[in-house]
This record gives sequence, C-alpha cells and structure tokens, in this order.
Amino acid sequence: MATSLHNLSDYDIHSVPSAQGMTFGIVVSEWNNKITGALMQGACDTLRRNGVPDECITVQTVPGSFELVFGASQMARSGRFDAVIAIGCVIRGDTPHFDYICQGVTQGLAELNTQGNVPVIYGLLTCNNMDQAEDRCGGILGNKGDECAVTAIKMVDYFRKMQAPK
Ligand code: DLZ
Repeated sequence: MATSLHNLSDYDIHSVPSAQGMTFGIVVSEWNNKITGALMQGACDTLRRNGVPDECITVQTVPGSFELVFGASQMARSGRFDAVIAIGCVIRGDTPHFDYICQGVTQGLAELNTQGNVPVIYGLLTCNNMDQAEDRCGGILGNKGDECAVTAIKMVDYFRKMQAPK
C-alpha cells in the first residue's frame, strides 16, 4: 500500500528475478483513463526495464473497473500469459457505489488467484479523490503500475519454483 514512507516505485532491481521468457497480459479500465493510462505505462516500462520484450506484453482495455474481473479472467484462461495485471482507478463519489465496485473487483480478482495457475495482480487504485490517484500514478508516491509489474514477475518466478521437480 502506498504511504508517505513507501514509494510504490521503490524496488531493488537486483531483487527482481529474470523475466526472460515470461509473457504478460495487462487489462486496463477506461474510466479515469488519464490515471489508468499512466499506471499502464508504468507497468509496461518496468516490464521492459526487466527484460520483457514488447511482443511479450499484451494490453487490452475494458470500459470500467468492474469489468476488470471478466477481462482478467479471460486473459488468465487464454493460456497466452504467465501473469495478468489488472489496472483500474475508482474515485469515491457521493453514493455507496464506490464501495460496491471496489469490493466486487477486489473479491473477483482475489478469486481468480485461487482458480488457476496464472497469478492476477491487483492494480486497482481506490482513492478518495483525484489528488490521491495522481500521487500514485507517477506522482510523489511513485507509480503503482511499476509495483504491479515487479509483483507479476516475482509471482511467475514463484509459480515456476513451485512447479519445479523436487
Ligand atoms: C459507473 C462508474 C463510476 C461512477 N465510477 C467509476 C470509477 O470511478 N472508476 C471506474 O473504473 N469505473 C467507474 N464506473 C464504471 C463501473 O466500473 C462499470 O464500468 C459500470 O458500472 C458498468 O458495469
């Protein structure tokens, strides 16, 4: 989680496993696209910086964050990706809508992680206002897209280790 003590983009590149031969799907919500576009860019840049070529990164959009669950599920089931990153941004409004969307997406993405062999990474910003979102997509708290990319590489590596013979 982003705090003033934890910049989302802080990581030691030497602690990230090799991403060679890994493929990634990124599903991005169109709502608040200035924010989600910056998150997606952060994720792609970090994957590239860790050795993932463009042809191993597929980006698809869905209309809103609620659709991330279906979008990520389709990517995970396609057999084309070692990990899926779901990127969205929900901004609190005047009604309880925010809570329903955040809860639905969070639970949906969490369930996907128990259903298959493809890790689904949680790149949903759940913010009280636009300032908080801007701080987390390349602002003073870094870019959550970077964090998602590093997490995706680490989880593919983890899965491969678990699959290795004794
Ligand atoms: C409807 C809606 C609203 C009010 N706010 C957001 C938001 O802040 N972020 C976001 O990603 N999506 C929002 N949506 C759209 C819903 O996620 C969804 O696309 C629609 O309810 C249709 O299923």
